[in-house]
Amino acid sequence: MTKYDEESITILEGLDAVKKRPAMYIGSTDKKGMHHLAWEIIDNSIDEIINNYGDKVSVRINKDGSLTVADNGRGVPTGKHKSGKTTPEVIYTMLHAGGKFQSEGYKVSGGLHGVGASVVNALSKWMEVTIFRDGEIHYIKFSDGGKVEIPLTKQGKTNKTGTIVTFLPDPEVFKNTSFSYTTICERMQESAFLLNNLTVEVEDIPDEKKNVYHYDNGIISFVEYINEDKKTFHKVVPIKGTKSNVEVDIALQYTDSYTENILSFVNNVKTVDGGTHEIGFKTAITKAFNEYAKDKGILKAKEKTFEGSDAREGLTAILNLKIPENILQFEGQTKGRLGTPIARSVVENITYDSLKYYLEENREISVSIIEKMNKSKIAREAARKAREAARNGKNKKEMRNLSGKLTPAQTKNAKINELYIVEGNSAGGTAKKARDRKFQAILPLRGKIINTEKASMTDIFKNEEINSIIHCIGAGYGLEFDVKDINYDKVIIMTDADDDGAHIQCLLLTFFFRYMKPLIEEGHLYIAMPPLYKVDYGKKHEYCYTDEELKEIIKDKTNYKIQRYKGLGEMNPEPLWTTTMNPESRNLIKVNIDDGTLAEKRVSVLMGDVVEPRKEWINENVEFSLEDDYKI
Ligand code: 28F
Repeated sequence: MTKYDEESITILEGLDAVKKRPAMYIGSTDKKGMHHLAWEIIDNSIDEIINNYGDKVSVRINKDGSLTVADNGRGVPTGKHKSGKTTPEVIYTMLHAGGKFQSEGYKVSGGLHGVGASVVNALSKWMEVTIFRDGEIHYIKFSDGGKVEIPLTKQGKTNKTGTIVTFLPDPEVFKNTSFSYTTICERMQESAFLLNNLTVEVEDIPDEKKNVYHYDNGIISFVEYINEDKKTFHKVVPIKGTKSNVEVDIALQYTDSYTENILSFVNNVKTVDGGTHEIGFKTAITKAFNEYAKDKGILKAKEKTFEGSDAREGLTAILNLKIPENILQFEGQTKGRLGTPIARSVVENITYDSLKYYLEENREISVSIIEKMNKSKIAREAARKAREAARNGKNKKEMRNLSGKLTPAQTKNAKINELYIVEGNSAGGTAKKARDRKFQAILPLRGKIINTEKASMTDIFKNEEINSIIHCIGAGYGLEFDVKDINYDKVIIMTDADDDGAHIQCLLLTFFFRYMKPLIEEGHLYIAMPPLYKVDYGKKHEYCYTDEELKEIIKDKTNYKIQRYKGLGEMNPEPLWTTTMNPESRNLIKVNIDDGTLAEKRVSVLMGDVVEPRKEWINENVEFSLEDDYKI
């Protein structure tokens, strides 16, 4: 293990570069970018825990909007640096000045991708650091992006060790500087799942909220958490092993849902784009189930074997690997994919051996999992046949009445065309009159579409509405969905602003999330925002999209008339065009998937058929505020 000391810091450059181009260091200065400041400081705490110093991290959102992070690690070294400055001053005011970048053994979590706490300081109005070390309490304060306001001073005695950092993001750099309690909780909970010796505390002082996370069972609890609102067939299966210095820790469980949910981590950093470890895992799963199914005669000799997608239907799995620094390779634009070649065979062998043994030892569970796999194989083959038929134009009649309801755009330009999916025939009629027929197509939906989360694959694709949506978008669905084939640049959900409309919106979002996820990921899915009110005063009128706007508009008026739009059907074509369809004047909410784990859970909680968690989740999480991006 490297002896950390003051010598191991290399001085590169001051913080001016960061202030000039913040996005270069944290990706953006929107809400997401601002949270990177939190992740940076939190990762430094987590690093201490990973290196087995300390076991507690706490995060607190303060009344003044600043964030406090604390750990009970060793405490940042406080000695003199060769530059003559104190070590904390160097660490917090010089870029990449962290010895953490050269650590031996397992790479620290944030260290690999982190940009160091100095960047956080550069982008903060002020930052305070309190260090408990060598029996003393040390304190240093910076302001205006890293200038020392109070140099390192001793403030008293202590028998504790650890580091506390409080900082306030600079409002000049970040237009929205409020930390999201939910976002911080999700990330800290994930860290607690990955490090079963860690206790994490998150507190929101102004909103008086507090959560504590600690999971002795680590990723087994993680899988249970993700699946808590789904029906499962068996207890979580733990798979562990080490080969060629690669430590593998996997937990998996099959559920009655139709999607797969595999999350993978390497040295506690999430590999969002998968990589060699996931490839090895998937290969082993398919191989183990096919061999077992053949051995037991569930798959007849002449029958085709399960494809990967069949074997992973309904599967939730967490892969947590520890790979030594010297063979660790990340790939891809955002370094989100593991490249280390040996990881593939190591994960494949350990998974295959453990799963084979498990299947042999748990016959009835194995058979029930495989029977469900078989059903999904049959449904997939049917869907493929249907697509082929659609492609080579068979059963024209069937196709015609599928798009029968569609009022197409005049031009066929997938780069600009828009498909409005409208709730109800009356609104559909108004939208047909209101639209710009050159590039806007209208697909009215008759009443409620089915709840695709609860329904099985087969009855989903029997449903008329779902079929016509699939047919109009023209890019297939599920694992066959190919976003390059979509017929529209924008698919816009336009429903009434009432509960029914909200429910249909939810059903459509669930369907698109489950069966056309790339449509969302590539930014093609939107929600139209019809006005809630029309305010007439004198000869003039204005439209309001939220209650706040209404209050704003009428607060300085004496005589005015307010019309509450109950539904799109009540609007005339002209105002519907101006307020909701004209690209020059409308408001559109782009749907995006904020966090894989959460979105997966959120959809299953809201639309799954286990009632309890849904009520609790809605009470806990749903603020009906208008966000500029609609997150699911
Ligand atoms: C609230 C945020 O930042 N905790 C940290 C440590 C501990 C050490 C360290 C950090 C050595 C010289 C590079 C202590 N003793 N929480 C935190 N805890 N950094 S950050 O060292 C930094 C390296 O500069 C530490 C012995 N070795 C390392």
